Amino acid sequence: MTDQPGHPSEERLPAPRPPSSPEPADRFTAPPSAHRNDLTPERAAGIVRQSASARWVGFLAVVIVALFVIVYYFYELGLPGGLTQSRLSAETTAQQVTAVERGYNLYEANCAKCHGASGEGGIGPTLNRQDKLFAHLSPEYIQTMLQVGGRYACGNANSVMPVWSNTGNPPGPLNYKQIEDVIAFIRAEKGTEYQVLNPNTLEPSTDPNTGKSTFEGWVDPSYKPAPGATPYPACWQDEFTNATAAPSGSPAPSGSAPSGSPAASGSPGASSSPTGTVVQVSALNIAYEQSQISAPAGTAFTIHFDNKDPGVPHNVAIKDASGAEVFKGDIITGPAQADYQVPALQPGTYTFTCSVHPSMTGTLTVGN
Ligand code: HEC
Ligand SMILES: [Cu+2]
Repeated sequence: MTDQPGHPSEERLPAPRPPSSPEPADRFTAPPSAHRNDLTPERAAGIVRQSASARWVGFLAVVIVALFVIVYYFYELGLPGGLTQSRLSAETTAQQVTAVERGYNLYEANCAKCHGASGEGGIGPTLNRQDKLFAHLSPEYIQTMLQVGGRYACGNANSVMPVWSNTGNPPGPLNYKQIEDVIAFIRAEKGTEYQVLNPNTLEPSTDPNTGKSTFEGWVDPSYKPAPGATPYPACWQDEFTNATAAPSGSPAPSGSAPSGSPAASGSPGASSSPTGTVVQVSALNIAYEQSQISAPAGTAFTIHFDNKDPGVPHNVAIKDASGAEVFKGDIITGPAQADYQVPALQPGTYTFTCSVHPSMTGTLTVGN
């Protein structure tokens, strides 16, 4: 290539460059000093020590991670042989305990006035008996009971037991969580001690009614019904109306039965009309209107019983001083009346009570 001076439309070409020399072959290699391999023994020993330490660090790191996994495994799932609970079941237990303790307060505040402070019964039926708790009072049953109200038990539309659930009709005072807690309390197991909590602060406290700071559940986990025993009836009233459920050995004839009961007092045909002295007993608002009645000794007499409580079953049963039942009248659901033929009694002081509502009592004095 040569210049062409003087040419108007001269085309400029790149200036010639000196021919480039070939690249040095060792351009990308390390300087010779780097290739020296003359480690001093100290330096070599240092490198060995360093890598030994590095292996230790690595080993210990693996050990720590492995230990953590093992410890965490047992922390989460519990030590073998039941030494400790798994975290999940410990948490479940803790939550169950809180539910039972809150349920206790809810029960005492809302249910105790009718079912008794420890479920022994009163206006409402007994709740704490093992034969009932075994199958009859299942969580589902109690839940429905609180949702629907007392009529769920026996179909009694006038039942005094209200609806408790706030999703019921009409809505009651308890929300779903409180209902769960009450059920947890009723189903809590015997033998476990629970702490009484102050209903407002949830601090441990003592129950002003019982004076105790702990309580136990009702359900005996080892209870088994007697073999061949009939299961608890679906409607609790059947327990009282069923003749076979009456305690055997008591001479109690069925009181008002017009069918002529084989009463020990004789005169079986006279049951349609009152015999002898007629004693008036009436019941209103789950209580007898008489606290004292008296009857002659040594002769059969009649109790004219007037149940004024609409939809509530009552009767009159007579117990002697030892608590043995000497007479049990048929249960009638009010408003209704019945004439009970009571056999001759020895002079003395007796208690008359309602088989359905043990809290209903009065004194019967038999004398001349
Ligand atoms: C005003 C009194 C009263 C109160 C308060 C009351 N109940 Fe009742 N309860 C009754 C009566 C009465 C029955 C029987 C129902 C019927 O047949 O009429 C009953 C029945 C029951 C039953 C069924 C019992 C059985 O043997 O089948 C359960 C369970 C029950 N109540 C739980 C509770 C709970 C839990 C509370 C508290 C939230 C409560 N009750 C509050 C009066 C009451
Ligand atoms: Cu009664």
